[in-house]
Amino acid sequence: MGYKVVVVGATGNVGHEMLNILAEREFPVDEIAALASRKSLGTEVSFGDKTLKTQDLEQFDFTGWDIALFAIGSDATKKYAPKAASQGCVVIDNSSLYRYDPDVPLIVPEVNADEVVNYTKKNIIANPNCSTAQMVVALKPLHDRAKIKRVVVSTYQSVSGTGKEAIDELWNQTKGMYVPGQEVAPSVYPKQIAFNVIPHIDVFMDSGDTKEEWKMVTETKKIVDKSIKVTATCVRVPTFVGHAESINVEFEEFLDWEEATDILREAPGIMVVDKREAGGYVTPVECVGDFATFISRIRQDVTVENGINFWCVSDNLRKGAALNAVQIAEVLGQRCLKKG
Ligand code: 11C
Repeated sequence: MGYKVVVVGATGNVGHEMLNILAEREFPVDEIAALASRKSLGTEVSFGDKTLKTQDLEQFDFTGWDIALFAIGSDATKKYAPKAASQGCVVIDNSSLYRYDPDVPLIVPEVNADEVVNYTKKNIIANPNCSTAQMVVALKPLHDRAKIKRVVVSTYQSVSGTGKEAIDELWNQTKGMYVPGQEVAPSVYPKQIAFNVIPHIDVFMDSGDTKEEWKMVTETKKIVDKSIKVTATCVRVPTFVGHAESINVEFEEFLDWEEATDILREAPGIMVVDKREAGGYVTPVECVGDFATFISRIRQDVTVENGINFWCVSDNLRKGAALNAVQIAEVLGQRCLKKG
């Protein structure tokens, strides 16, 4: 006995990972539907050893389905998530549309699983931005011990965060650099991404911050503690999958780096790899396909009274999106829904 599960946006990078992770984690599925927009209709997708034919999102009736994992843009989510929710199906949404709605819980299960029960107001639960998800998994256990005052984070985000076209742009631009006459001009990004880094993710806001930076600030407050001050600089780098973050944390109380290491080693969802020698840390290519958020380079920041620095790496399509959504579904199933 299990649940009737819908994956909306099944042909995209995140939808594809949702199907993989549901199968890998043996989520109790009685029936599964893979939905896509008209243009990808009939495309086949894998679910474990099964092949599913995608169905038309526009025509789909969510009545009788238990959980819908949404991995489509905010505009389409606005149209279809309320429909699914009103037809009695709980929506777990990966877009940013509902994240800041006070009637919608924003969940990272390692941090605030207890808030899942608050899904009932709208029948919707929001999944955070990828760069926030991995950071809060690391911040929460440290905050519980020494109360965080301020976080300064700089990100190194892979192109898969933007989508398939960006993966193609990095690949083709990189190849094109070696072939005279086949140079690829920037199209997805405003500047060349191959062999370059771009300090700009999402749109610019009046403050001068980008929306991605604003999301890290606002979502951390909603998920962990509204008193935590966060300042972020988000940067796109020429890696395909895996976001990295350099995180500086200032605490109310003194926290020794060795104790911080022990706390992080014990924390759910975290793998500490920190040997203080060449190669004794994790880089984005090593985290791809993994469930963990990897922490390395833990050290004291002696320039402030109570400071710690560390390096945080995670698969942005997994912990940053699909895995977190499936973990939410697991909590929802365990605590709130009856199996069919
Ligand atoms: C990126 N973090 O790497 C973004 C992708 O709000 O869910 C996810 C955007 C979001 O470009």
